[in-house]
Amino acid sequence: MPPISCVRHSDDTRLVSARRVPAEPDLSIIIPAYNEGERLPSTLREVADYFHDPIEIVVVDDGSRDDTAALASRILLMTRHAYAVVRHPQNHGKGCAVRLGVLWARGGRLLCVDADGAAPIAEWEKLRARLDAGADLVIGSRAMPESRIPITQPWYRRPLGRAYNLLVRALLFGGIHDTQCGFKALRSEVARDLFSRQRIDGFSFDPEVIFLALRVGMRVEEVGIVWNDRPHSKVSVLNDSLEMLRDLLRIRRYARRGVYGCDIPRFSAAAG
Ligand SMILES: Nc1nc2c(ncn2[C@@H]2O[C@H](COP(=O)(O)OP(=O)(O)O)[C@@H](O)[C@H]2O)c(=O)[nH]1
Ligand SMILES: [Mg+2]
Repeated sequence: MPPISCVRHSDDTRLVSARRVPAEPDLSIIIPAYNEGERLPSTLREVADYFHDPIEIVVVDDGSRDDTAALASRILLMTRHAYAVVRHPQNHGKGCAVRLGVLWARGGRLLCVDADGAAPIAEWEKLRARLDAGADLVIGSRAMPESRIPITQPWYRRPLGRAYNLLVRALLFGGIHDTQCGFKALRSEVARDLFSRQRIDGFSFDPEVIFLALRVGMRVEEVGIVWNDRPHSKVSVLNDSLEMLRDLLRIRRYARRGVYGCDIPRFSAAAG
């Protein structure tokens, strides 16, 4: 077995604040947040105001050095929703943060969104319609004919995004146009299964989860959404690109070695 670098059920996880409600909420929204003191508050307010009936909101502070967790707690306390703010003292990466949020959440459906609120929360309705129609995993996408991107990513991010998508196609699977958009919905049983298998702590956790879902025959759908790119991205083009590429190769290796604990024929040891 290769070493597993990621923190799984995170011995170092701290619960910062929470409000539990007795019933299982219909929806849990998971927000990974790393140094998001500036961008997270307006996203939290938008989410909290949008839903009339109580939902659950899980903020995972991924070792921020600013006051992300305290701000999130203060805002969520003023809402009518169930919530949890959990925190790793160390930064582990977006994949690790989303995994922790998924394993923490108690809702029947899960929606993972970025802290910057790039996708208006009303776009959830498009994803929900697909879940209701039987999809297991619904990928919000900036690359479908019906996608609308009033504010695009900076010029240098777009070719990198396309190159990454080509690598995903070459190394893992085809048919998905935008694996990286931070707006995805899953049924909770599916999410728990996928995230208890996945291993990547960084940004390549997205193709890893989609890869696993496709390989075990889940119904994966991609739906175009509205997306307004926000400034102050937390992605470092230099550092993160290399790690993302290395992690794509790692996913293949894990699949070949049976680390995921499910049969993935194309990557079995015999197939090399
Ligand atoms: N860069 C980075 N983002 C993280 C990390 N952990 C959680 N995140 C969150 O992952 C999301 C990434 O979104 P963003 O920076 O807007 O990426 P972009 O929209 O692709 O430029 C944000 O919610 C971050 O706060 C981490 O270790 N590094
Ligand atoms: Mg963003």
